[in-house]
Amino acid sequence: MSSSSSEKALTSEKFTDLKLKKPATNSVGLPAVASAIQHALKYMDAKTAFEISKKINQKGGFDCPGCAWPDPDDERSSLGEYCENGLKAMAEEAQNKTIDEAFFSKNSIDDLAKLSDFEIGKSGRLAQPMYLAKDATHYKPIKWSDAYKKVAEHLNTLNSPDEAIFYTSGRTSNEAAFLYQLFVRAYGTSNLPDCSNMCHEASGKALTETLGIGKGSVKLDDIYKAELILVVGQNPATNHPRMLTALEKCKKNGGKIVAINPLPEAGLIKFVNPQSPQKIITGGTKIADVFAQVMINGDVALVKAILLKLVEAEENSSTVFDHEFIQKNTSFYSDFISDLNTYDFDECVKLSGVSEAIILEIVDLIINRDKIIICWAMGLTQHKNAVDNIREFVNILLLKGSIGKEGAGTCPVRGHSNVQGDRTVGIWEAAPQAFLDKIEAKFNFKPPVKHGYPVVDAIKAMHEKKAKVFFGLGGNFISAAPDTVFTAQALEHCNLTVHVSTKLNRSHLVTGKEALILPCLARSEKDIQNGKEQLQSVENSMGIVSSTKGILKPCSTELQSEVAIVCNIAHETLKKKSTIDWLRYIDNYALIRDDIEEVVAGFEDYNNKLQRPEGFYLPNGARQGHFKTETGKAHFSINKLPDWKLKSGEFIMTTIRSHDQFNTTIYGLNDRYRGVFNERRIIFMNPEDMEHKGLKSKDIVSIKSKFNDVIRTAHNFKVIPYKIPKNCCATYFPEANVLVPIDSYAHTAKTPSSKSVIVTIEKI
Ligand SMILES: Nc1nc2c(c(=O)[nH]1)N[C@H]1C(S)=C(S)[C@@H](COP(=O)(O)OP(=O)(O)OC[C@H]3O[C@@H](n4cnc5c(=O)[nH]c(N)nc54)[C@H](O)[C@@H]3O)O[C@H]1N2
Ligand SMILES: Nc1nc2c(c(=O)[nH]1)N[C@H]1C(S)=C(S)[C@@H](COP(=O)(O)OP(=O)(O)OC[C@H]3O[C@@H](n4cnc5c(=O)[nH]c(N)nc54)[C@H](O)[C@@H]3O)O[C@H]1N2
Ligand SMILES: [Mo]
Repeated sequence: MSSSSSEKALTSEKFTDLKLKKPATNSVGLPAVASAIQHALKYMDAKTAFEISKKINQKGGFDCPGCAWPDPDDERSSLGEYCENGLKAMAEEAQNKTIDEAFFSKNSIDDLAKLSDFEIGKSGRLAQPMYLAKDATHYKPIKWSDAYKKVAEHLNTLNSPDEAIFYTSGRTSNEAAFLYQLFVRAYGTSNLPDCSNMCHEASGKALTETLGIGKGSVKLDDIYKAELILVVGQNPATNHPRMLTALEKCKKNGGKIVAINPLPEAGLIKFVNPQSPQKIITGGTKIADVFAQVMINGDVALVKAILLKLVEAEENSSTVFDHEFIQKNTSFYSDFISDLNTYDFDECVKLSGVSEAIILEIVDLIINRDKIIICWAMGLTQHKNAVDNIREFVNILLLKGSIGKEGAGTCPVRGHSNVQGDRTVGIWEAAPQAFLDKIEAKFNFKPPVKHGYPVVDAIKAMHEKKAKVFFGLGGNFISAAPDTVFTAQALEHCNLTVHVSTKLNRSHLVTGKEALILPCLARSEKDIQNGKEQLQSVENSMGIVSSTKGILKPCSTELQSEVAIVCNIAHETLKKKSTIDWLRYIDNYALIRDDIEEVVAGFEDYNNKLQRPEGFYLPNGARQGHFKTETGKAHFSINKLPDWKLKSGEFIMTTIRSHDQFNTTIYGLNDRYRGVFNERRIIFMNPEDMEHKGLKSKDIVSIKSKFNDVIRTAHNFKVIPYKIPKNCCATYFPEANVLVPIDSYAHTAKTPSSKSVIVTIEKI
C-alpha cells in the first residue's frame, strides 16, 4: 500500500550526527572561498565551474539564480560578482548528474519520499517529462505533446476556471511570467498565488499603504552614501552575502550600521571581504556598530521605545525631525504622535527585550543623521503583525525626512532572484484594475476582476475540494508552505498536480490523483529556439531590469524552456477560445517584451534598453518623493503592540535558513557560522531556559504548537544552547513547517507567521 500523504510530506526524522563548534564572529573570507570551490567541484567539472564563475552576474552574462541582491553599476569584481552561496546555487543547478526513466522505474514515489531533502536534491537534474497515473506507484515517461494534452484536458473539464491554482516561484523570468499570467487570465481565473505571498507580501502591503509603492526606494549607490543603516530581521552573510560588500562600503564612507535581530548573526558582527586579499589578512571590517538583540516579534515595541525617545529629544531641541518634509509630504502626523504618546517607554523597553542603554545608543545615532536606510527581510515579514512591523519602521524614516533623497529610504531585501519582476509583470492574485484594463485593451479579452487565492487560501480551497488542479511554475509548494500535513492533504485532494521544475523535490512526491513533472531549462543553460539563442530578463531587489542569457549546454536534450511550456499549454487549453497566437512567442522572446512594453509601465523601448549591459531602472515614485497614496502624501501609521502573551512553559519560535540551503533545497548539513555541523533537526535555545527545563545540550525533544485548539507536533529535534533571548527558540525551515498553523498569518497580507510560532518543548 502506498504511504499516506503526510508521511511523504514530512522531512526525514532521522538524525545525521550533530557536531557543534563555537559560533563564528566573522563571515566570508578564505573559508567561504574554499567552501564554495569545494562544493562546486563536487558537482561540476573544473572547466564548467570556471566558466560559471567568469559569467555569473557579469554584464552580458547570466543572473545568479540565488538571491535578488543587485549587481554594482560600476566595477564588478574580476573574480566574478559571485558569492559562496551563489556558487552553491549554481553547483546545484549545473550538476552533471541527471534523472530520467531508469531512475523513476527503479524508485517508487514512496521510496523517494523516505529520502531526506538533502538526498532528494542530490539525485540530479530532471531530464525528461514524467507522468504518474492514478493509483500508480512509479512515474513513467510521457511525450511532451501528451503532457500538454493531459493538462488541457483537466483544465477544460473543471466546473469553473477558479477550480485551478497556478503557483509561481520567483525564479521565473519576466518573459515566462508575463505569458503565464496572461494565459491564466485568458483561461478565466486570477488564482495566481506565488512565493511572495509567503515572503515579502507584508512589505508590499505596508509600503503601498504608507508610501504608495510596494517596492523599496533605494539604489545600491544610496547604500554607499547612507549615514545610518538599520539591518532588521535579516541574515545577509548567508542569504545576501554580496550585501555585506555594500555595507562595508557604507562604513568606509563614515556610515553607521545597527543590526536588529534575536540572533547575533556572524556577518553582521564582522565581515572579511573574500575579494580583498588585504582584508583576509587584517581580519575584516566590523559591520554592526550597535547590535540590538530584540525578542522574537519584539520589533514594534522596540521601534515605539525609539520613537518615544525621539519625540522627547525633539521636544527639547526642535531639530530632530524634518518639519519641512513632514509638512509638505506627509499625512496623519498629529494622529500618529497622539497615539504614540499613549505608550509607556518602560513597558516598550521590556517587551522589546533590548536594554535601555542600547536603545539610547540607537536613538543617538538617529537624532544626528537624516540619511537613513532601513533594510529588512523575513524577520519582519513572517509574523501576524508583519504589516505593522514595517509601517512602524517607516514612521522613523518619515519623521527624519529620510525618503526620496540620496542615501535614504526603504530597502526590503527580496528573496528569489526574480520575485520582484514576476510581480511587476502580473503574477498577482490581486492585480490592480488599471493593469487588467491594459491587458483587456491589448489582448481583446476581459480578464476576471475577482481576486484569486493567495497561497494560504489556495491551500484551503484545495483542502475543501473547491480547487482540483494545482500547477506550479517552479518552486516546492509542499515544503515551502505552512502546516505541512494540512497542505499535503490539500494537494492529495487534487485531480492533477503539475510541476515545471529543474530538480526533483518533495512536491513531486505528494501528488494529486495524477501528476506530471515537466523538466525545464535552468537559467545557466543556453535557450536556443529555432536556431537562435534567446535572452530573458529579470528585475532585482532595487528595481533594475537586466538581461540574462545561459552559457552552458542543457543537461538533457528533452528539456523545454518555461516560455515554451507555458505557450504550449495555453495553445492546447484555449484553442480557438483565445485570439492570441501563443506559439509565435516561442521562436522569438523579443515579441513577448514588445507586449510587456504595451501593458506594464516603465518598459518603454524594452528590447533596446535590455541591450545596455547594466540594465535599466524602473520608475519609482517614492525614490523621487512622489507618493501615490490616497492623499498623495506619505502616511504616518498607527500600529499596535502584538497581542500574544506566552503562558508558562511556552516559547516563541522562529524558523530560519541555515547557511547550507536555498529555501527547500538543502545544499549540505552544516550551518557553519552558527557552529552547527552535520545536522538540521536542531532547536536553538537560551541556556537559562534549558537549565530551567532540565535540558542539556543535544537532548532530544518534541516541539508542539497549539493554535485554535489544534495541536501540531514535530518529533526529534536536538537542543542546542545558543545566544538567543530568553523564551525564544529557533528551528530550520522546512523541517519545522509542520508546526506553522494554516490560520496564523499576517493581517491583510496573509504571509504565514512562520517567524512567530508559539510552542511547547518536551524532552523525549
Ligand atoms: N543562500 C541562500 N540565499 C537566500 C535564500 C536561502 O534560502 N539561501 N533564500 C532567499 C529568499 S526566498 C529569501 S526571502 C531571503 C531570506 O533572507 P532572510 O530573511 O535573511 O532569511 P531567514 O533565515 O528567514 O532569516 C531571517 C533573519 O531574521 C531573524 N529574525 C527571526 N525572527 C525575528 C524577529 O522577530 N525580529 C527580527 N528583527 N529578526 C528576526 C533571524 O534571526 C534571521 O537572522 O533570502 C534569499 N536568499
Ligand atoms: N517556515 C518557513 N517557511 C517558509 C519560509 C520561512 O522562512 N520559514 N520562507 C518562505 C519564503 S521567503 C519563500 S520565498 C518560499 C519559497 O518557496 P518556493 O519558491 O516554492 O521554494 P524553493 O525551495 O525556492 O523551490 C525550489 C524548487 O524550484 C525548482 N527550480 C529551481 N530553479 C528553477 C527554475 O529556474 N525554473 C523552474 N521552473 N524551477 C526551478 C527546483 O525544482 C527546486 O526544487 O518558502 C517560504 N516558506
Ligand atoms: Mo522568499
